[in-house]
Order: sequence, then C-alpha cells, then structure tokens
Amino acid sequence: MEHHHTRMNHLYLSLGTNLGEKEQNLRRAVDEIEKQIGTVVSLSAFYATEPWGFQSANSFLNAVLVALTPLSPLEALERTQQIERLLGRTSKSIDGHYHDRLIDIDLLFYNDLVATLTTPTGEQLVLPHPHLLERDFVMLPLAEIAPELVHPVAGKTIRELAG
Ligand code: PH2
Ligand code: MG
Ligand code: MG
Repeated sequence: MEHHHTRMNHLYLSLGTNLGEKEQNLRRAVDEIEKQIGTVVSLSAFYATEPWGFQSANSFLNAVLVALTPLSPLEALERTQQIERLLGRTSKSIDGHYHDRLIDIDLLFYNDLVATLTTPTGEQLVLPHPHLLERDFVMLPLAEIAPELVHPVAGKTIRELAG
C-alpha cells in the first residue's frame, strides 16, 4: 500500500483573553486548536499583561503556541475564527479600535511565508502578523518558545528582536 504524507506546516498563533475565566478560555482554545487545526508542539506559559492600545479595567492573559497543520493559511484562519465564535466571541475590532474579548486567536507566522491573502469574504490576512514586533504580549511568550525563529521580513531571530 502506498503512503500519502500530507505536508505539515508550522503555524504560530497568539492567544489573548481579558474577560471571564481567562485561564479556562486559553485552555479551551488550545484544546480546540489541537482538535481542529493540528498538533500543538509547543505552548508558552500564560502571561498576565496590561491592555495594549486601548483602555480597559480588564487585564489580559496571553500565550503563544506552535501547531503542525496540514491546513492552508486561509483554512487555518477560518478555523481560528470558528473557535473564537465557539468560545463565545461576538464582535471583532473595527478600524483598529480594540475592545474586551473572551478569546482572540491571531496568526503570527505560517512557515516563512510573507504574503497578504484575501479571504472569500474580502478580509485580508497579512503574514507575518504586521504588529507582532511592537507587542510585548506577543514577543515575550514567543521568545520563550521560539528564540531561534527568524522573522522572514526583519531577517533577525526572535531573541534578537525581543531583546
Ligand atoms: N490584543 C489586542 C490589543 N491589545 N493587549 C494585550 N495585553 N493583549 C492582547 O492580546 C491584546 C492587547 C488586539 O487583538
Ligand atoms: Mg489580536
Ligand atoms: Mg484577532
């Protein structure tokens, strides 16, 4: 019998929550990512962080993970958005105005892909995530699990960039 191997891709995701049972929200998100996207090969600690880019009384819990996935970037985005809805997220940021949320799952890197992709509904997916370098709530957990990862645009490692 012939064996067909699906090519596995390294997908880096950022998770954030600042409402409800935050630790449980992150754990449920990780479980669903395992079920719907692929094996989670590395997961950072959960970092308590202050809201960045908007005012809120509700502090965040953030984490970063790497999953091995057979999915394309747009398929993975569709699944992350489905998981956000499953976990109770009702609204998205509009024009860069952020708000409190039960769960946010963002795509950070897909292998070393540099691309802007358009979803069937006309949204844009930019990879690598265009704001990750300026955000400690992403860079610190990322430096924990992937210090040697080279940012394909900056051409430097996460360790160098987080320093
Ligand atoms: N997410 C944002 C905006 N601000 N701040 C923190 N601390 N953590 C986040 O996950 C976060 C944020 C946009 O999605
Ligand atoms: Mg986000
Ligand atoms: Mg998001």
